[in-house]
Amino acid sequence: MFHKELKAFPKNFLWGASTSAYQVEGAYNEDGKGLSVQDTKDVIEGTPDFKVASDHYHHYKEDIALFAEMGFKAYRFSISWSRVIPDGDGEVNLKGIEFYNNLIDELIAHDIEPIVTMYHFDLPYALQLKGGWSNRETIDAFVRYSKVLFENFGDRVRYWLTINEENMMILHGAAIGIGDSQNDNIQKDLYQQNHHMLLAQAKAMQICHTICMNAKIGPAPNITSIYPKTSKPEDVLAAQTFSAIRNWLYLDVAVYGKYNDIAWSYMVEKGIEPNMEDGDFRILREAKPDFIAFNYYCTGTVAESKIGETDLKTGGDQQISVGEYGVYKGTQNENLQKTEFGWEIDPIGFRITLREIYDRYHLPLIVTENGLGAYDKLEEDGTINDDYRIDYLKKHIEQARLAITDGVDLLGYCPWSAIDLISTHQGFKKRYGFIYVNRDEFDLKDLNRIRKKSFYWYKDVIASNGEKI
Ligand code: BGP
Repeated sequence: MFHKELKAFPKNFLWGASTSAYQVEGAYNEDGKGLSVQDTKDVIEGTPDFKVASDHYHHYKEDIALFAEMGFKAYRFSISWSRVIPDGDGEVNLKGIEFYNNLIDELIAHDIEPIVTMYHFDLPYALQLKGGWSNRETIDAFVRYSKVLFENFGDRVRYWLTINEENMMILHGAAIGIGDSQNDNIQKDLYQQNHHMLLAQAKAMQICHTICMNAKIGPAPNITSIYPKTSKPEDVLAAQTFSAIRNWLYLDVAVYGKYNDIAWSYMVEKGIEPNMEDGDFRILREAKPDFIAFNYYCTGTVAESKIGETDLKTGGDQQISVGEYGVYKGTQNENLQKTEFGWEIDPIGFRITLREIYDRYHLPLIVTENGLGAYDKLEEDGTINDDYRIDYLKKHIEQARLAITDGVDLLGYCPWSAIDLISTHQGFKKRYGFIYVNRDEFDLKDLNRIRKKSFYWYKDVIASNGEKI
């Protein structure tokens, strides 16, 4: 659909960028922080551990000054659960509270709105030892943790995100480095974990509305439209099924408090539906998000998978779907180019996804991740000329504006990532930031912060409220 005239980005649009605690902070065992599952996992060969990351813990003032120089209106970051409660459900670590108080105050002093993710892939290791999300008691631990956050930071934080990419933790836990299930029936256990997370999220949303009267809260899954490989009805059906399993299962529960019917029948068919307790549906139904935050990198394309087929590859990650026998088969989209790390690039798919989510739920949306992972090069003259990143972001911002013109209520855009940090499974070399951090995979160098070309470009985008891209 073409528009003769485009709507402007809203006046108070939340331009910013994102990070997550374990990928940026470092200081993995400082000032009383407990270990998380990210600190204890076996890292993939050739990639670094998360002990130092971008050392944001010690550089946060300098980093926020740079965010302010870019003109950020918002900064989306996550709180490390095990920094605040080292063993997940015991003593509160005052030093951890102090760090996030300082961080939030520093943002506010620079007129930057904090958007806080409560949990981003880094479950406290002590909870993992007790069964992690397979253990229903982890719901209570999360509820208690959420109260600690609301009570300590709720006077200043107005935007809360519950759980980052719960759907990717269930579908691609191995790539993200989430503890493997010891259970014989892994898929059944995963959907049980999922149910517990959905309950934990629902309870946290309710508590947030009781404790922080002026705050808004929402889920933060990775959502993307799913294309059928061809117009063959079988492929369209497979795309619908995959979208239900990947996307709508998570948002239908968060928004409507009910399981998506197609996703539910998929689970029943496989005998992997979660066990429920009395009252679970009431908890899910009573919680209401104020907005939907979502991460978008590229669309997915699938074909039908016939029962008995054996050509599905194993692996996959957040944006590369492999498939499931008899359900769907991930395929490449020949119309799209790819990043150096193999993720397809689909700016129009961004508009399609924005429209699709808004059409289903009619809640305001915030984009909490979008971006290009690339091998950036620090030139001899000290510059980083990341024109490819500018090109990627520019095309996505154009599509966001078109989606707004289509009628989508979009509150903000926070691409990944504010500053270079460690990728979930592909090391430091896969950079996303506007700010270069001078370190390699294993040589920490001086960790200096250097403005990339995209830094100056994004500054102009924000200053012109998206007019000058
Ligand atoms: C999302 C995660 C982020 C981030 C991003 C890029 O799925 O929420 O934590 O890392 O993807 O992915 P990667 O680091 O694998 O390149």
